[in-house]
Amino acid sequence: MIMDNSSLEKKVLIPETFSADPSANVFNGKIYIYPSHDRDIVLEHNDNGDEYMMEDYHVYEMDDVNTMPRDCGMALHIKDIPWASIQAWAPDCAEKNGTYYFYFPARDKQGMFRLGVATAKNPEGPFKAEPEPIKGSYSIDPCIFPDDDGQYYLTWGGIWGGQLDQYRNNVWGKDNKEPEGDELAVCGKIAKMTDDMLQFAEEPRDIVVLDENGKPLTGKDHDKRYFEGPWLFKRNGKYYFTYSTGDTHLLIWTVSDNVYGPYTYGGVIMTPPVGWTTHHSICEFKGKWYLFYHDCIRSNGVNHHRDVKFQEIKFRDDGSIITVNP
Ligand code: FUB
Repeated sequence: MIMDNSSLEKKVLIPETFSADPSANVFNGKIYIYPSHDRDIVLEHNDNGDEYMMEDYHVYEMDDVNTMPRDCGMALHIKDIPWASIQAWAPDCAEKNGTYYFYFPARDKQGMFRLGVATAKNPEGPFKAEPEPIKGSYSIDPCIFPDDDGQYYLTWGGIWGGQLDQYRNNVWGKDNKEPEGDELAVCGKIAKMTDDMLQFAEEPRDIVVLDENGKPLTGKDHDKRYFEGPWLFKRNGKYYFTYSTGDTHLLIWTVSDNVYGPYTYGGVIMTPPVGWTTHHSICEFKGKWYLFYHDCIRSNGVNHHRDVKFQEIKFRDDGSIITVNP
């Protein structure tokens, strides 16, 4: 279906189902969207995210920003992930040497979130999952970032239901919880990947975000601190680490000269959409930059019935991002 370019922006891209957490990547001159697949079931909303009971993934191919995406079919089902039990949450995908690596989180048989990898020879799958999760992985929302030197980095993490706040220095502790007040905020995580893309090549590190005064963000910075949904990209030699602030429903950008950071808070990419969660990706396509995100307008605010949308975003000459409204 060919439509006027502007008419697809902010429109439901996948009307045949509910979908969320879109990771948009450009492969072979097309945009591939890797979303979570929200199920049309009735569940109560809670702070643990128990209503997000997703169990499979579909991949969507977009020839252009004025062409509705094509459903490429089932890419992976949780029953085919040997180590996983429930909740196949936000995924991402990268290509290396002709193989596509699909990263996803799910709860293991003990109920802890882990990160898994599945591979295919084409961007739409179907993907075959590795028998075990990535060693030493935990929490949710993997984003795989290919740097221009050929190195790949995984960033991830989500607090509350995503369990990241239960860890300190990569170790789980039953008494760990989200820092409050002037305690240092929990950070998103990053690790370089091994050459085969299947394991961490190093101990996961914190992605520290500094405020405008050069001070690390703290627990009280609810409108700036990391919550979930990381997306890392590079533009004009600068790394942008972007994410959701969760309970304040913002998408935030931060910037650094170094992939590991520290990153400095930049501002808001997008003001709160309808619905509790905010989760996005950013990709460059044919010289323009696009923000993929989701909202719950069609379901009248049912938090786990979300719709993937996109709109163009623009940068100022100094590299800052102009805030958009959903
Ligand atoms: O879709 C389930 C979870 O909701 C994601 O993993 C989070 O980022 C939030 O969007």
